[in-house]
Amino acid sequence: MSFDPIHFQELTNRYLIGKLTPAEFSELETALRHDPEARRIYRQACRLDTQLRAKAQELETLKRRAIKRRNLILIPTAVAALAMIFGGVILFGNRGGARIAEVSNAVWNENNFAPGDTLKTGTKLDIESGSALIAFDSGATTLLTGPARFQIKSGNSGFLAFGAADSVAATPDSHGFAIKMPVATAVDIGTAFRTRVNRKTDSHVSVTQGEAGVDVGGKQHSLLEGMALEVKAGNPSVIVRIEEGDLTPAFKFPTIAAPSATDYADASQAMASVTIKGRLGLSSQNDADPATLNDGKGQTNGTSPREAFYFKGDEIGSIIFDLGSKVSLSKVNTYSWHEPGNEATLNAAFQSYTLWAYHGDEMPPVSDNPRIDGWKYITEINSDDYFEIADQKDRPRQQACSIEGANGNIGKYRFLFFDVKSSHFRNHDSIRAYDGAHTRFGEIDIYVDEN
Ligand SMILES: [Ca+2]
Repeated sequence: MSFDPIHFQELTNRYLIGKLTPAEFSELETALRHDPEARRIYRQACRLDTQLRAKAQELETLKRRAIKRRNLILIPTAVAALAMIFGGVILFGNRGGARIAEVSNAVWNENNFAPGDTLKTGTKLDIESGSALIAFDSGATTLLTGPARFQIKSGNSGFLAFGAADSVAATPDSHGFAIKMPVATAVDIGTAFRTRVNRKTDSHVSVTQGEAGVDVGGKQHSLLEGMALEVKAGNPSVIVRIEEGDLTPAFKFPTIAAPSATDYADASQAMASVTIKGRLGLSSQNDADPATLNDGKGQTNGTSPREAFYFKGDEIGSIIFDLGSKVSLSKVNTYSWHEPGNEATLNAAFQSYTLWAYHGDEMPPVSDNPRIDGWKYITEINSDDYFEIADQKDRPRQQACSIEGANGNIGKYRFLFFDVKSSHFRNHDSIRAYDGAHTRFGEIDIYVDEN
């Protein structure tokens, strides 16, 4: 049967006012599944529906006033006229939920959802693969990409328990649209943004358009277009930003400061020392000197091994900062830069490490079990995961990672232990280790609260 757009528009209009028979509903559903033009018409109708809701509400108010005045004649006529102007799409329905607008190759773990399905507040969606576009009553939309678990919280908010969701909140009603996550909430300020939650419940927000606010335990953080942050689950939880630099010796980043010569751990301050602990046969590359990590600057170019610190070959290694005494840590910034000379070093700006800390004056052993040895877990950094890098050639070649306490400082510690992982791409086992393929750290800055 060929697709009849006029007939489909009628079906959609009747669906939106809740007047479809089961047979018609099935017809609508089939068209949505199989016909892109049907989906376009449906989306347009939903948008109009949202725009009209505001108008309809005004009219409802007028109607109530009219009832008070016992003048019931004019208002229904006005509603009908408006309905005709806008193609008959009016919804005086439940405002507390959403609908499935579209699905694409969706495989559901529990309940199956199809286009047109109503999602009341509280409805849980568990999508294994493929995607589903959710249209909130407010006009906001969220594209859920599997695997993901999501719950409708209201007509203008949802909870992302796991996975990725891309939201657009562009209608007046959707101002303040919120995606809650386990350790943060992203709130629209007229925007399009992406939210991600991983297995550890780390909660990531990146803004693709406009501006969004991120609420972390009552503290607000503002993100403009192109900016991102990740709230790491933990005790205390920390906020991580990883940004791409301008590929110059100035190390300019969107929000993260350039390498500093005045941070607490800088050699110029004479408060801290940095050492390398060997383990698992570790040896540092001959040219590399850990003193480059707190000399107040990054590299002067992207191919200068003597100005960077990196571990040899495929080994993992440990960088230890001794801050001299227990201090209140406010921020830790790590910088890397490397212009790849060949495939083996594609590319060594990747940052992957676990940060541990210790408060006492006797440093615990550095072994494979930091937690058992008494080290306190702070967070785990993986810049490929942060940037969602699928191909190592897309890695930013100059990176800064900034770790701050989500609510106040990170804690009071004397020792910091960076448990650095191999920078080799996890999905490219065929690329073997070469000397110099490891992350080229240019500087590590450690900031403390002075009071
Ligand atoms: Ca420094």
